Amino acid sequence: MRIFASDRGQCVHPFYEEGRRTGLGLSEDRGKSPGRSVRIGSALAALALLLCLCGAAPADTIAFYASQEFSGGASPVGPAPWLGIIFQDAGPGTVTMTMTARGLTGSEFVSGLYFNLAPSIAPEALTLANPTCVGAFATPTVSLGSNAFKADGDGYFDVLVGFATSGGEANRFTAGDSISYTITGPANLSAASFDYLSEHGGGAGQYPVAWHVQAISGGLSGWVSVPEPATLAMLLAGAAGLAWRRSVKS
Ligand SMILES: [Ca+2]
Repeated sequence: MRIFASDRGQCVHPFYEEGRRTGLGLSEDRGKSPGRSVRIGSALAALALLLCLCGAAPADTIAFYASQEFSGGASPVGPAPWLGIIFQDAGPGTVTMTMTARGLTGSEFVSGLYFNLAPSIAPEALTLANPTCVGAFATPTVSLGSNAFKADGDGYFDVLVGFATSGGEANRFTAGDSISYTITGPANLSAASFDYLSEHGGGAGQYPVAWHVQAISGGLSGWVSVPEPATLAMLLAGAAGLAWRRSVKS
């Protein structure tokens, strides 16, 4: 098992700082040519569009969204999905991982993010670097080890990103917070390398990702993930049944 990035420094997003500086610059320009900030905004939008149009071919992206609680604990109070994680190809052996807590509410916070890696790759060969953050929270701890991290009774995962549990909203990963890592590893590492299920641990099932959410409705907690494959299969079967009945009736 390998653990790094354990310093509990404050995680500050460079774009966030940049945005604040830009905001100051624009307010200083007040009283000069009217509509200047609008023109700057349009130019930025055009540049963003240009970058999108002229960029490299669309990279492979794997995304998971938490919409069910699987441990019999509490579900976050707001509407699902509560959390999302996106893995995106960013060059040979390089993947960008971004996790957001857009669906959490109130004091709810994430204490742990668990995910998996292709069994052919040793988790210890990964490096999670350059954590960049939106919002305020302490820099999390990253732990790596094959099937080394158990999410409730559910199963064993290869990567654990552990967030602060004390210190209030300024330290905790709370509503609206977001974090990105640049993950590097062997040359064959890609976004698809993270599309694997946890090892069975004798619990609710196997999942590609799991989050531990705490301070739900005050002091409750729960484990959330994507819908269980069985649930998805039932939903699909139900939809197919409905379609079949409709075709029989008509
Ligand atoms: Ca926070």
